[in-house]
Amino acid sequence: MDDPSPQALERHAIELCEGAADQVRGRLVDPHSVSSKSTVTDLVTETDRRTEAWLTERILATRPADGILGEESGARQGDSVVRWVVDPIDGTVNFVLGLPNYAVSVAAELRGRIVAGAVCAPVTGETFHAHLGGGAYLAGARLTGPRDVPLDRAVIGTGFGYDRGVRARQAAVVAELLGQVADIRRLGSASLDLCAAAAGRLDGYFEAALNYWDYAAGLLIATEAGCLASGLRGNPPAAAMTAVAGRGCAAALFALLERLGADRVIDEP
Ligand code: LIP
Repeated sequence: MDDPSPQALERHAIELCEGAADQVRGRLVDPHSVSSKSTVTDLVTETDRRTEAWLTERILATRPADGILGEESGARQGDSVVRWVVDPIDGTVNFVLGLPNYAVSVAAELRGRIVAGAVCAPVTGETFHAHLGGGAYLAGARLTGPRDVPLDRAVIGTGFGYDRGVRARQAAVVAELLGQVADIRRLGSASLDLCAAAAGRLDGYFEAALNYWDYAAGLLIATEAGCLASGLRGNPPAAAMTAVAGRGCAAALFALLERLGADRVIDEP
């Protein structure tokens, strides 16, 4: 299992993701096992920690020289050209509340570039996956991205940070955006929002202040499905701003987000 080809890494990402989703599926949240991280609303559960430990153990059992970056345990230096970027439960607040929109996200970097990824939703059993240049798939069907609609008919996904001040500024952006689009969806999991765009269930998605593990796999899946992607103002998509959309509304959406300062909500006004 030391083949670092994007195809082999995609197969491994699928296996890891689906195995981790089995660890999460059906687990009831013990309220006493829920704690917070960056703010009181940034939750983490014992299942998050156990699932990431399971992922780490499986990766090291099959590819012991690889590096790992995980939401809960941080970075583990490797000696190979591959690093795994994992989020054991993306959408933890949904998981705690018993809402179905959460997923395991596993991405593989090859020499620092994401070349393979999988996102598996334990509740629906759906596994979205892609490798660089290979297209994006769900249940064997190739994903072809969003509808070809103009911005005023587009349904756009977004999300909000855990910091109260950032959230207030993000709300101001959404308040302006809502009058320019058909509707907004806030589903609570960046990885599944990106996969929704890939599957044509959203016409676009944007979010500021994400973590790398939130979007690493989903962004590859969205772009391999044909979504246009941007970090706004000529920047590549990144933690500061991740935006994807279909061709029919991408240019108008990205320009509007720039005008509204959607990528500048992190900085105090
Ligand atoms: C979540 C993201 C979501 C964002 C939430 C949170 P987590 O990740 O997937 O898009 O809006 O604030 O960051 O914390 O559940 O792994």
